[in-house]
Amino acid sequence: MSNTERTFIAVKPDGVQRGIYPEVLRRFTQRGFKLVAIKLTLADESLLRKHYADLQDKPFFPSLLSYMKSGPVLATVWEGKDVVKQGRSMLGATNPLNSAPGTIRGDFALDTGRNIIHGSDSVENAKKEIGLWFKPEELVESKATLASWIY
Ligand code: RTP
Repeated sequence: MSNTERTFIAVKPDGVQRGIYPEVLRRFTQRGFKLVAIKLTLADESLLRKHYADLQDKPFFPSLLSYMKSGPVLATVWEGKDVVKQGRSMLGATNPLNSAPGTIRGDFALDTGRNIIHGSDSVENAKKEIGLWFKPEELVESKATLASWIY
């Protein structure tokens, strides 16, 4: 059983300013995922342009950039079984109108343009995003040997 899949989860500036980040950390930890990197950071434009490269032609791109630059982002990396897909389902739909209650957006957000959290949508994109936001030495490797059923 391989539990070494990783995802990139970022609490966006509104999620930090509104104090929702402890709830995000609590939910991922108690679901059984392992925190392997965390930092509070101001994202600069060049990082955000790389992170959201696939959205650069969208009409909302300029407002997305200014939203993401409006305050600190809590950047995190989580490891565990199926963490990319589980993370996306814990976040809820992009538009909070469609986010189920019980999801992070479904419980704490109302606007697509202020949807408090980002999560990688594939293992491949997770690798890319982790590499953009973190240096390799910022990722903490746990050497602890745990039973395979302890997530
Ligand atoms: P994220 O990357 O933040 O996890 O969001 P996502 O995959 O669920 O959604 P995506 O389509 O990649 O959009 C990225 C972020 O852009 C903002 N957005 N605004 N119509 C709009 O105004 C609009 N559409 C998207 C959201 O903050 C979304 O999370």
